[in-house]
Amino acid sequence: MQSDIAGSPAMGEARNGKAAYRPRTAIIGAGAAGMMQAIKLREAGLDDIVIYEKANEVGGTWRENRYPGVACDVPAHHYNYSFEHNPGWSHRLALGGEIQSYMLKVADKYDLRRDIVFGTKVTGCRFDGRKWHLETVEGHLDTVDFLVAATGPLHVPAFPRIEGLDDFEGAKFHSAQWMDGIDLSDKRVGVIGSGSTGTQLIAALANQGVDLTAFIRTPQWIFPLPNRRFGDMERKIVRAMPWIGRAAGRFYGWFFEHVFAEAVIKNGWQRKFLSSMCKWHLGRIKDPELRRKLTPPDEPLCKRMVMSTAFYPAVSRRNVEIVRDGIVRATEQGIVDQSGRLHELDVIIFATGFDARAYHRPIELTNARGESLTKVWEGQTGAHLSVHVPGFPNFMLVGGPHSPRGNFSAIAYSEAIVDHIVKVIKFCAENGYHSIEAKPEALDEFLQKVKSAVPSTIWISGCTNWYMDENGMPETWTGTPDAYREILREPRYEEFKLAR
Ligand code: N01
Repeated sequence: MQSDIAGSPAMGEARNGKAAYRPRTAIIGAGAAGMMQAIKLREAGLDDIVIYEKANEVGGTWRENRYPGVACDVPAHHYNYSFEHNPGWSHRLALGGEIQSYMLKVADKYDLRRDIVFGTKVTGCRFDGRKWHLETVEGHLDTVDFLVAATGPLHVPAFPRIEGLDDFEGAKFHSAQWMDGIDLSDKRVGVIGSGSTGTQLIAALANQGVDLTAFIRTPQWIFPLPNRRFGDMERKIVRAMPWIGRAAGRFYGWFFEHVFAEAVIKNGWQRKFLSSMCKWHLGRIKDPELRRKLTPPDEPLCKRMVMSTAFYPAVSRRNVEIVRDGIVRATEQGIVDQSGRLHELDVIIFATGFDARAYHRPIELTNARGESLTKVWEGQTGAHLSVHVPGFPNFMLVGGPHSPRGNFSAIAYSEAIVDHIVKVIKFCAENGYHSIEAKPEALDEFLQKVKSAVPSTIWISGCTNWYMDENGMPETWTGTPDAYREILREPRYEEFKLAR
């Protein structure tokens, strides 16, 4: 029986005599979001859960990204679970390994491993009208009521298409697939890309004295946020009085979620302030030729802002060459640029980012009509509130299309999504609804809301970045994270088709 309801029935009561039930939920991915989803579902008493994780450890991004210099570009005290503040961070911008240790501690403290199936790559999920069936290449894996993709929006590495790359005789790998144990000290290393990853990697290798060629197609604006190491005494004080760390987290939360977010979405003092800071920072490069090479062609904030005070001094070192002439092809020996020059290399590292529309992929998701989500999203991705896809009942995403992608703590805004998902599942379980599906008109309205904010954003100034599509539609939320939290806070069940 299907019903379009207006308003929500009282929680905890089964309607029309239909019994409440105990739903089974599968979460895909044991990264920061998947772990949080499991913790919150358990807390709500929805403890028939399982997390499928392709790797053999938790941590997602922080397990995979092990390149030199890897760090979070959001201040650490703002990059924790709200319920697990870490007063012990060593740097303002926590280093990758330290965040991974935090993830491991949280997994242990909440005994998450008992619900995680490691080393299991889900390849397909099929809805039969009532339940989701999960598959691996070996065959059927599980049958669940609800399916949550906590696969992360940036998990599939993007590689550049460069003619002749297969002929290159040296080592080559993506920043997110670091070749553990490789010694770069006596190698000629080329790094392609200078986004948040490339900037951290280039600065770290440069400071290690590596013979480095940085191929920079488009320089980015860099906000001068120093990654200060906290002193021993300072850390002791914050450990003894954790409220200090929490207060710092709240300050950074305000700064990033308001100053940065509002600078992107409206032309106010925030934009002027951040722009002038970036321009001042660039102006500190003494060598005019290097400054010219590193001057971005677009406005600050067009791309997701890079945070660093280490990059400019690092690339001013004699062991670093910046190449702005585009890459034409690769050969056995290295990379040839537009000027015809061959840069001889032993190693090429791709800091070329990720497929920003991979979401659930490479998992093949199929609904009861046999339609694949990958196909449905071919023209335009879309999920109501970034979470629910019309036509795909009982499936929800954390970090789906049009969730915030700016300079914010992904942990902080994911918590709002995770809480929303808990409410939805609890509502269905308590009211005997076995199927919940966003109405297409609810998604249209959501996308309209996202789109209508675009004319006042920086993106109309002629930007290109990894989260805009060819039609100028951003793949990201176009309001503040607070506004996003607000639309998620109380699910509006009239926007869904519910069935028992
Ligand atoms: O990737 P990017 P990223 N030839 O897509 C260049 C998160 N992150 O991994 O601008 C030459 O930003 C490309 O050049 P262009 C964070 O959300 C978080 O750096 O396209 N160059 C660009 O310079 C971030 O935003 C942390 O011209 C090519 C670079 O590669 C997101 O990951 C730390 C090329 C790609 O930059 C992605 O950042 C690090 C080609 N064919 C990353 N193709 C945290 O601290 C691409 N490029 C949380």
